[in-house]
Amino acid sequence: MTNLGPLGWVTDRERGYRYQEAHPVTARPWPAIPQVLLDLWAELADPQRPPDACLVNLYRDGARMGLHQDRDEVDHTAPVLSVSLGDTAIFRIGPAEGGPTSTVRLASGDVCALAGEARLARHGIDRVLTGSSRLIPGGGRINLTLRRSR
Ligand SMILES: O=C(O)CCC(=O)C(=O)O
Ligand SMILES: [Mn+2]
Repeated sequence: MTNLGPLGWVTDRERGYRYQEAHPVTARPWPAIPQVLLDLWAELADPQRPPDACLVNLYRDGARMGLHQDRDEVDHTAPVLSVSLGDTAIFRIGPAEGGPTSTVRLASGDVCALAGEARLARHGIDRVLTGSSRLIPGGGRINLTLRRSR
């Protein structure tokens, strides 16, 4: 939906998915990543190498995310850290090389780290449990995904 930090994850029909410094419509830089998220990254991911991108996604109206790997970042040793807010999600995760997957609930305030041997795990959002939280005005779930893209 939108991004925070030096680089934003965007897509369009012409050029596909990529990280870029400016908002594709306004051409303005993305807002800074809030300090509380930088602190969380330093504590749980890597204090030496800060994130340069934070994707902000809003899940509403039955939105889901198909099984995928996060592999568009240059250095796959840097973790991917995500914060769930609002409605609980059914998160599916399985090994990078394929095979059985399992699910775990991500509730509001939960933090998920894809790190180490799980860095390239396949993962996605099966569904969001509508009405399970009252945090987000209008309902739904917000996911903040911090990455080191370059
Ligand atoms: O919403 C989530 O918890 C997962 C988000 C995700 O996998 C992604 O943005 O690549
Ligand atoms: Mn992902």
